[in-house]
Amino acid sequence: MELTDTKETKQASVAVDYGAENIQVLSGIEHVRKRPAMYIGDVGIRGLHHLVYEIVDNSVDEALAGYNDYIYVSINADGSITVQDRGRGIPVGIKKDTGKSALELVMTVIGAGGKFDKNSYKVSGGLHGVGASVVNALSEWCEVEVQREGKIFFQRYERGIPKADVKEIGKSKQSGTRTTFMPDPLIFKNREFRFETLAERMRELAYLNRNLTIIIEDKRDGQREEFHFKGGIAEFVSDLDKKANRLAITKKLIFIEGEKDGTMVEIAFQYNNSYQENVFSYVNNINTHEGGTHLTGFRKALTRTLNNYATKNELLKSAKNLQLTGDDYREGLTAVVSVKVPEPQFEGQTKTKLGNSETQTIVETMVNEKLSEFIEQNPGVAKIIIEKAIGAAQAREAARKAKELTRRKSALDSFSLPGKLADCSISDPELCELYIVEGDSAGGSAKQGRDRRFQAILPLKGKILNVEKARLNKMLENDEIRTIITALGTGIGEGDFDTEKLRYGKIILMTDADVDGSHIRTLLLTFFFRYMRGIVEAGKVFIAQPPLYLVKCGKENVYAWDDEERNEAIKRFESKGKENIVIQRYKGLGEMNPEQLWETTMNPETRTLLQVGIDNAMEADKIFSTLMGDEVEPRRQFIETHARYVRRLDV
Ligand code: 0RA
Repeated sequence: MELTDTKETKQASVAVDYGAENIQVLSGIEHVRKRPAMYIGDVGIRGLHHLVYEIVDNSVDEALAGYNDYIYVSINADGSITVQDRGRGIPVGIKKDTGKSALELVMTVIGAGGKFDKNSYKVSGGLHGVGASVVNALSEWCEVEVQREGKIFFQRYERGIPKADVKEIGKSKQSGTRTTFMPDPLIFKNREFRFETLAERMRELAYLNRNLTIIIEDKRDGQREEFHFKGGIAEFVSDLDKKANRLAITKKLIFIEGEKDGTMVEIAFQYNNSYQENVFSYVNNINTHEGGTHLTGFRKALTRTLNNYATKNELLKSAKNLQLTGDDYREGLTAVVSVKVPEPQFEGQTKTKLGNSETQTIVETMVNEKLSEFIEQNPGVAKIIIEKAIGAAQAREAARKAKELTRRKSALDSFSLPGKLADCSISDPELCELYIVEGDSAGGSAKQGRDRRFQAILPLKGKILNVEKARLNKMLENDEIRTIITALGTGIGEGDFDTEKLRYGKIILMTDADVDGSHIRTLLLTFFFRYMRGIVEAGKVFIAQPPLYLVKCGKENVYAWDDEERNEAIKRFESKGKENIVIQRYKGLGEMNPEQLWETTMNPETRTLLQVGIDNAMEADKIFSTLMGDEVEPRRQFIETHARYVRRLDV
């Protein structure tokens, strides 16, 4: 919205005179520097990486226009970033009305972008699609080199302002654009780029644009990755399954592709032996976390086409009188839906939901037609998919019966809370916290140590069921799972689960700092991720951080959360000339008495909580299925690096 404002005033100023243009440029840059978050989301680590995506997006656009097939990204030794492509090169000619080079305008006029090439098919765009000028304004310095018309052109900027006119600095037979920028320390407190973060996005872009080769290099330590996927999103789908150890149940992956009224559609999907749905959707290379019309179109067409085929070919006999629903057809489905829409409308809380109604029609019609064709030609594949859906429907029916039965016995009913739950006395959910605690003994300490006005304790005995390997009906047979559902009050499953009914503002997982504890925590997180994703997305799930050590000297107690803190505590005592320092390593929560547990882990004034969020659903899916799937080796490796993963979820 603010961007539109700027553009309008800019056009007005162009008509006024040459000087006004300069003033406009300066005020645009000033505004970006004053309100960076408005342009790039935030000035934290996320916004920092967003700078790179903005620049890369321009090169992706050039690829989509059909002029580029190569992008090279490097994190340089000095911490700056270089992005190079082999496109046509940013135009450098002088624009009549301003007397300035087009390159300079692209780099300095906020909102100018590549707009002056009206015929280009610009579909890509980052969070806000703000372009090179914003990155330039937020950089301590920035240099652009354009290869074009047999020559090399160059311009340098500092904090968005050109140091000199565009200059010819050499000859070249190739064409392309190279941008190098150093994020401004006055804007970004932390300027450390993470190779992994950038590489993940480059990998994703390479899957989504199958003609592209993207190379990313880290000059700080020599890491390098090269991404090129001939199969595009089809390869994306099979790699997602491979990484998560899901096995395909049909020989063929289904790929649908087409174009209508300027909208390009690409869909790839495959059924696997899991019970989860893993559908990732993209609009103009942006992950639409909240879905939207493109996804709705796909889902509707999938259900309708498969249902029609099943009915026509009398494949539903074993389903008895059960109606197959969309959910049934999405059990064990991994899919990538990618559309390129000329003028996308983004809606939703995080602006990641596509709103264009014409896109739904385009996708739905295309999938109806092409999927029908595919299954007519591949009846074997169709049969497997429909049998899988019948299995899902039967399990859904069993779950419904189980829920009804347990509801009658009041087990899932929040009016009769489980006996193990020590509830709090305040009833306003926003103020209340539920500690889910590993083991009865730690549960006992937590009950005694808590502030019973707003803290509730639910002790769990041993391990909960691995939800990654079971359907909902099986899970509802598990006592621990039922107890959690009841305590939370949200209900579960299609039509029942409701985040609004959550009885607590914070759900805090408190497990031992050992392998078992981390396993239990992961089981719980998997359960929340798969069946109560709403509460994770709402940021209601936290992980308690009990200390690892108690360093004791006389009457003085110092807690330490890692080895470094422990050593510091010891040093401090020693420097005071104290002796008889006792170090206790906590093996479990149960070793802490109620007061200690309160002081270190439960008191809101002194504790640290890790908030669990889903920054990247794709990554989370991979992590959970690797962790909880059948393969033992990846799970073992994972548990060892688990602490890192939690911190990452917290980003
Ligand atoms: C506007 C027009 C033309 C190319 C570009 C922008 C362009 C911008 C970037 C930014 C990074 N790489 C880029 N590559 C191209 C086309 C002008 C023509 O007709 O040659």
